[in-house]
Order: sequence, then C-alpha cells, then structure tokens
Amino acid sequence: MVQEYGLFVGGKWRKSEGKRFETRNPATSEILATFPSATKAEVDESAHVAKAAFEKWKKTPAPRRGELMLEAARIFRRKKEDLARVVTTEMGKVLAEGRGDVQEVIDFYEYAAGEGRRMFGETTPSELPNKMCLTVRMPVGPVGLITPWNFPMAIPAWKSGAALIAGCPFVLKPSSLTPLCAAKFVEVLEEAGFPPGVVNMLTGDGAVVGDGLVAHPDIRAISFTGGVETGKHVYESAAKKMIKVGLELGGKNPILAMEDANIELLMDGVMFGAFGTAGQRCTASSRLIVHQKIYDQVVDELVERAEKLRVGNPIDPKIDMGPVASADQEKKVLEYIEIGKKEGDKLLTGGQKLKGGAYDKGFCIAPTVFAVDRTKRLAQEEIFGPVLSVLKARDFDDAVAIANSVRYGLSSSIYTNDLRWAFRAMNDLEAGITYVNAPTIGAEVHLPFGGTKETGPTDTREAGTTALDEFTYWKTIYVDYSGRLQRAQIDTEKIVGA
Ligand code: TXE
Repeated sequence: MVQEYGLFVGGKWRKSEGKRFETRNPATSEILATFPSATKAEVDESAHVAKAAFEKWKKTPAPRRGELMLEAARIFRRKKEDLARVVTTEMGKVLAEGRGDVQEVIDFYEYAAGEGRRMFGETTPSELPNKMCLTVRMPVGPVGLITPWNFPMAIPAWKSGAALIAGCPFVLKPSSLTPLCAAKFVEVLEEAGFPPGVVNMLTGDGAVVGDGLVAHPDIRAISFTGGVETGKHVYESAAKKMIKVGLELGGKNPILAMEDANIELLMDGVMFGAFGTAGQRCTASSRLIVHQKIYDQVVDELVERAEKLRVGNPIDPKIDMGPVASADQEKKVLEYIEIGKKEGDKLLTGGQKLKGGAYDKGFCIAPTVFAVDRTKRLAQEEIFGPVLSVLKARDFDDAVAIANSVRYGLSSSIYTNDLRWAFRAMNDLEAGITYVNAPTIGAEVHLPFGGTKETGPTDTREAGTTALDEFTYWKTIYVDYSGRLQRAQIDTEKIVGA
C-alpha cells in the first residue's frame, strides 16, 4: 500500500487541508508515497510553532543541542542502508551515491554537533581600564530551509545541522520530487528527541510554502538551494525583510586538462564528475577544457569510456548511472541536446533518451558528449544532466579565459603535474572551490562550500564553521567593571595614567 504522509509540525505528524501529490521512482514510475501540499494557513502555523520553540531552544546550552545531534547521527548510521535505498529509489542516483548522501548527513551532524562546544567568539582588550570586550554568536530566530532534490538528505542535513547547533528551530520545505527522503530524514530527528517545534517540515508548492516562508515575519533567515531564477526571486523577497539568505544556485564547472595531465587519472575524474548522479550535481564537471596538444587523445578516450557506462535502474549494483530525476528534467536535458545540434555543436556520443523494455518506464538518457565552441549555449548554461561539453584551449591562459567566461562560479578543477599551472589556477579560476588533480565534485563537510558570481552571494558559505554565519549574528558585549562612568573616545587622555 502506498503510504500517505502528513506534515510534521510541533513534534507531530498531522493532516493537512491541502491537496495531495505523489512521489515516484524515476527509474520505474512506481508511486512511492503521497504527501500534502501545505496551505498558507499551515505555513503561518508552522512559523508560529517554530517561533514559540525558539524561546526555549536558544536557551538550551549549545553542547546539549550537540548531544541531540550526535544521537541523530547514531540513528542515521544505524539506518544508513535503508535510507540510502530510499534516496536511490526516489531520486535515481546509484546506490553507492545514495549511501554517500546519507554518509554526508552523518558526517555533518557529527561535525556540527562539535560546534556546540566551540562556536568561538573573540575577546579583545578595551581602550579603557577595567573593562572587557567580547563577541558572541546569537541565533537569528526560526529559519526556513528550502531544498532541492539532487541531494535529498545531505542538503537538508547541511542546512538543518547548522541551524540546530546555532539555536534556530527550522521549517524544512523539500523539493516535491523527493519528499519521502525528507520525511525519512525528519523521522530520524523525531526519534532522536528534539523538543517539539524545533524540527518542522512542510511539503508542497514552491509558490505557497517556499514564498510563504520567505515572506513570513517570524522566519528570520532562509537557506535555499535550487535554480538561479528561483534563487533570485527568494533573494529579492528576503531583502524586503532584511533577513539573512544563503543561496546556492548551481554551476557550469570546468575541468582544465593541461598538456602534461595524467590522462588515465583525468579520465577517471571526468567520468565521475560528469556522469555521477547523472550530471545532476551543482558541482558536476559539465565542461572539459582541453589543451590542444592532447585534445584528440582525450576526446577518443572520453567517447570510449562514456559508451561503456551501464545506464539503468540505480538499485541494481551493476548500474553505473541512473535516470534523471523527473519528466521535467528529462525534457530539459533533451531540449539542450536539440539546442546543441541546432547550434552546430558536434555530438560525439549519446544524445538520446534510452528506449525499449524497462527504459520505457523511466527517464534514462545516454551519457552524452558534445564538442562545443566556447560561446555556444552548451558551453555557457547549466544543463543539470548527463551532458558533457568539451572545449579546445590554445594554452593555459586561454583555458582559464574559457573557464571564467560563464555566469557561474561554484567549482573548478585542473589536471596538471606542473606546479606553475596548478598554483596559477588556484588564483585565476573564478570559483568558490578549486581542485587539483581531482574532479569538481567531492566536497568535505568541514570546509566552506559555496561560490561566486551567479552561483550565489559570497557572504554565506555552507558547511565548515562558516555554516554558522548563515544562522547567527554577532553580538558585541562591553563589560565595564571600573565602577565609574568611562567614556570611550571622549576624554580618554585623562584616564591614561589615572
Ligand atoms: O528547481 P527550483 P527545480 C537547477 C537545475 C535544475 C533547475 C530546476 O538546473 O534543472 O534548477 O530545478 C522551491 N519560492 N537546480 O525546478 O524550482 C522548490 O519547491 C521559494 C540546481 O527543482 O529552484 C524546491 O524546494 N521556493 C540546484 C526548491 O525551491 C521555491 C539543485 C528548488 O526548486 C519557489 C536543483 C518559490 N517561488 C535545481 N519555487 C543546485 N544548486 O544544485 C520553487 N521553490
């Protein structure tokens, strides 16, 4: 029987007044569960509940908040295999990657829990005697977390882990393509025993729940991962309330292959970076920029490798690449393939939906490689599917110019054994992340994650200690224990030597 989920508000699963929608397996079209589309009244209610919970949660000592997170991490570890199967079944990434999604949850919750005993501020000398100055992090209040479908447990974990340890209750609004993953995620937090109202989840329309949370006066920060247009819209509405907004909006991430690159290593990296998660990662290696001297060799090997990838139902451990996540994603990727053909890009392999037998029930697209000119749309726009654009560069400077010619700036990579190129790339590539001799994917949870340009504003970074910045503000505290009025900047000279 298909399970019917409700909303999670105030520590309870409850019914909704909204219409219901289905979530399906993108490999088989099987219905997995149904969920409600929360109404505006339910958005208001969840924000009020989160606000009420904030009063107690902010006063719960941060190490105690961390203990609950460690308990959640233990449960995630115990349930890892089951949860990984939910990720694979609902989102379509292969099982090894489904396990990776859950491992990121465990890693980040453990890491963030430790922040409960750090969350360092500063102490500095005062300019006046018998006075001390310090800074402490303050939680901003209840927050809204709006998440996409491509890392359906890891992204909710990155955002919620930082919010929880900072002292902020949250309302999670997951993508309507992966509500089951979000529900399973929330069930673990429920089992871990977070106080009622600290953890809330509303499923439903972006325009009702997403917009509703961003505009709600009780919601004091938004962390959003998704498409650029939606992200800009969220940014604008949040600006009207002057609240913090974390935005992570995708990329067109380049791998630069220099003439001295280890080709075997490069190929392993490109395959993983371009076709892992069927190319649906914000950090996917979607452009391969190759030095002209090795271009022909790289292209030949690339085509051979891409054609060997086994595409199909990702629950089967023999499969290398699963389907794209939905009919809409499939349509978008196939449209881009048509655009490439119309613009005169050279299709080197793939370029079609896979059909026949089990393929007819899902959204599998052949791993696709195009040789592309730098100004073409396939060289510039995020496709978010298993389509790799290969570009030819004259030399290092030309490769960097191509890499930096796009509107995004999330991840980047260079394959070379020459220190000069490696270090110059670290400086010259316009991106929040640069890898050397590794593909553009593979972020680790204890380091800042985010980009520049239209990937998102540079003032927030997920993961790492920087994750706290999304959900806290600095308070500066002055403690005067001189027992008399001391006036900074005014008549200080009288005090000196007093
Ligand atoms: O994203 P949306 P979609 C890119 C990728 C993909 C495209 C569209 O190129 O093909 O975006 O994907 C919620 N106010 N990325 O349609 O719509 C929505 O319900 C507030 C890259 O899935 O941006 C979901 O929870 N929220 C990205 C979330 O926003 C709104 C990962 C993201 O959905 C809203 C995913 C609104 N008005 C897609 N409308 C990455 N950076 O990795 C929708 N939402």
